[in-house]
Amino acid sequence: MNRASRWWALPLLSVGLFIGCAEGGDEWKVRPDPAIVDFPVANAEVVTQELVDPPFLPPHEQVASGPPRVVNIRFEIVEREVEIAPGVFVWQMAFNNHVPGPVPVVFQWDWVNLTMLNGTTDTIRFGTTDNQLAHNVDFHASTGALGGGGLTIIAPGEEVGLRWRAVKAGFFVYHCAPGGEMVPYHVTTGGNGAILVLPREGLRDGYGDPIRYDKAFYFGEQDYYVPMNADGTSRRYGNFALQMGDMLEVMRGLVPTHIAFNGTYGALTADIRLEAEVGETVLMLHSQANNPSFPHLIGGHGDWVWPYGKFANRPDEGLESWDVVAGGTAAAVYTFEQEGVYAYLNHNLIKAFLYDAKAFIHVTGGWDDELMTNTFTARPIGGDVP
Ligand SMILES: [Cu+2]
Repeated sequence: MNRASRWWALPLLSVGLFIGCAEGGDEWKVRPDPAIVDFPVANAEVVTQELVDPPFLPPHEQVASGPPRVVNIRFEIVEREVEIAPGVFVWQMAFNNHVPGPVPVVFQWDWVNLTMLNGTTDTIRFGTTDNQLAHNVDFHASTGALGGGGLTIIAPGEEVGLRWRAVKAGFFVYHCAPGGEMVPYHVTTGGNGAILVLPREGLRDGYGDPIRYDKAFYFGEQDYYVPMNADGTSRRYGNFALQMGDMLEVMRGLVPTHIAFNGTYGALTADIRLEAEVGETVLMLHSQANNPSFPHLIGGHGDWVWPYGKFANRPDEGLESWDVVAGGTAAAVYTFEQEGVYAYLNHNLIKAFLYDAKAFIHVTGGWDDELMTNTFTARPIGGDVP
């Protein structure tokens, strides 16, 4: 039996202990298990996670089935021009050719082992041109060296490796942060995403009972500061670097010209159809790397909402709207009870409807009259009330 496999039974035992004492008051909290915290990286199993484009997450377990692991992930940074709204073109900084960047999923106390490229190994697949500027990554979930930003700065054509331990459980922003005015420039052109760090024992509700979700959707909210022409189209530039001066001038006004979920207008209302069934529990993950947001699910609720998207905190129950702080996240679960189209949006409704900070979730599976029904349908005023 090798050293790693001898540790295998410990977390399973620990999960039993956690659930047994997880009731009421401060006992909701889970004490860190020294056998997990002190587990040496040299003994950790190494696995590779293939990242996928948001709003989806890679396949993952919701409860850790073994000791902490080293999870290999790969970021390829692409500078690319994208039409984010009709006639509006932005040179984006895109982790893995997508805005927002992909969502790695690990457990608390795992190690994230990143290989990051300034550029791609497969330019044909990505259809990109050569990158112009240096990039790096700051993981809010990590500890030290500017969140890794100090150890990952790379010029176009370079790659770098960074391993860090996921010491906090929650949904955490990551973003490019190459220094000075480059920081907001890279973040507001799309250079951000978020990582999901699950508690090893899985998510728990306010009673301490396990929560298991059927689906998870990631709503990455992006504010843009686009130099516009008088006719409603944007100015165009030859590359990411040439766009910067004019864009910084728009940014100084602090008023976004465009706000989108998943990078482009219509991404989650028309281009991608999000679906769920009545009875399914959906984990709704939201990040905004540069501004606050106020998630709301029209027609539903946050059954359980973790303050600041951090799972070491007892979740709040039955919320109508909740908070995303700038450079932060939200995490909420909802179990759908009625069919219909639900809008998940920023309840700054100007940002939702005059801009595009919204998504639709199409829910099928039946209607419960006990929860809601027309007592009479629209008619001229003056009829009898049944
Ligand atoms: Cu960058």
